[in-house]
Amino acid sequence: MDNAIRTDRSQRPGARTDPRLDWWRDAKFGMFIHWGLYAIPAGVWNEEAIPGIGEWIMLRARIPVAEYEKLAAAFDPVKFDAAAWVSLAKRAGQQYLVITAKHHDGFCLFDSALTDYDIVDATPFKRDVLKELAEACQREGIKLGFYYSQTQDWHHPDGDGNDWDYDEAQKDFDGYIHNYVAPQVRELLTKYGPIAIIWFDTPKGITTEQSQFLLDLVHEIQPACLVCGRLGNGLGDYASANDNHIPGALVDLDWETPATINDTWGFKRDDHNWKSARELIHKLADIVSKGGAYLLNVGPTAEGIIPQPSVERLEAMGEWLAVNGESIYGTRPGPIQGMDGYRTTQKDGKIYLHVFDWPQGGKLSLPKLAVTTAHLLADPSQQLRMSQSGDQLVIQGPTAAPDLDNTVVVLEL
Ligand code: JFZ
Repeated sequence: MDNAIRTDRSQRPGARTDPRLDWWRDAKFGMFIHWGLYAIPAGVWNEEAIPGIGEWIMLRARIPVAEYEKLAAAFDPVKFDAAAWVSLAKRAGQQYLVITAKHHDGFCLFDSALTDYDIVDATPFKRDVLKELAEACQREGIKLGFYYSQTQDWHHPDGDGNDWDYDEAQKDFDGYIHNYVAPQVRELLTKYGPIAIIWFDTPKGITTEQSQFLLDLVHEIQPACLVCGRLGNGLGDYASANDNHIPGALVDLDWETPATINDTWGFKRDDHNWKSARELIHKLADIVSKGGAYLLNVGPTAEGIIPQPSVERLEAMGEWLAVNGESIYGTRPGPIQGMDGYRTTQKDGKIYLHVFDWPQGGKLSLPKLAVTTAHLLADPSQQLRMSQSGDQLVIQGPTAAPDLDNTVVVLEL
C-alpha cells in the first residue's frame, strides 16, 4: 500500500459495498492503544534518549533480544484497570477499541500457547489483559479489535526486522507465518469472543499468498471480523491512511486514519507535544467529512495508566460529541467540500455544517443550497435567519462564537 489509499474502487480494501462494514461506517471514532514492554524504557535506553516513536526502541537502539526480554520480568502494571480504559473510550465517544496484541517487539499481551514471551508466562503481573479488556468491552458495548504485527517480529528468529540477533538469510519467514502467526491469530479469534477488527500492520515483504492466507483465516474463523488494509498486497476490508495523514479531499473508499495525540504511539516520558482538544475535534470532523474514521491512540505507562493529557483531551472530545454527535455518527460526507474552515457531513435530509472559526458578526456565507431551515445543533429551539445573495446562501448566526471548538449548524433540506 505504501500506504496510500487505493483509488481503484473495483478492488478492496475499501470498495464501500460490503455490509459487514456497516457498523464501522457509522462508528467514525475509535481508541487505539499501543501498550507493551516499551512502556518501561519509555524512550530512554542506557540513559540515552532514543529518537523516534517509543514502541520502536528495540530496533532503534538495536537492543539484543536477550537484553530486551528482561523487561518482561519488570512489567508489573499494577494500576491496569480494563474497566477504566473502556470507560474512558466510552466517555470520549469512541465506538471501538484496537489494542496491540503483539507489536513488532514480539511481546504478547495475551496468554499464548505458542510462546512464553507473553504477559501471563513472562511477567510478574500474570494477567491476560486482552481477556479483561474483552470482558469490559462486552459490558460497555464497545467493539474490540486486535493490532497484530504479522510481518515484523524482532523477537522471533524467523520474523522480519531483527538483523542484529539473527541472520536474515537463515530466516524461514513462510514457516513463521504458517506455524506462528496463523495459530496466534487463531487464538485471538477463538479465546476472546467476537473480535471486530484484526489490525495488521507494516506488510513489508509479505507475499500476496501469505496475505491472502491470513485474510482467509480471519474470515474463516470469524466471518464478521474486519481486516485492516495494512495486511498488505491490496488485501483487507478497508483502507488505511498513512499514520496521522488526513487526505486533502473526499475519498470514496472505506478508510481510516490512525493517529497520535502527541508524537508517539507507545509511551515516551519526554514526549509532551500534545495536540489541543480543539485540533483533535477539527481532525475528527475533517476526517468524517471526507468519509473516513479516526482511530486515535493512547500510550499507557508501564504502570497501566493512560497519561493525563490524553485523558483530558479525550474527555473534551466526548463533551463536544455529547452535544454534537449527531453530526458525526452515522453520517456521510456533506455536499460542500473544500471550503476553508468549514466541513459538512449529512444524514437523513440534514446537512451538518461544521464551523471551525466562527466569522465576525456571525454571518455565514455558503454556496447556494436548497435549505429550508437552519439552527445550531446545540440549540434547536432557535431558528437562524437565512437569505439569498447572488449565488450565496447567507445564514445569520449569533454574533459571538457559540462553540469555540466547532459550532455545528443544521441545515434542513
Ligand atoms: C506502524 C508501526 O510501525 C508503528 O509502530 C505504529 O504501530 C503505527 C500505527 O503503524 O508505523 C507506520 C505504518 C505505516 C506508515 C507509517 C508508520 N505509513 O504508511 O506512513
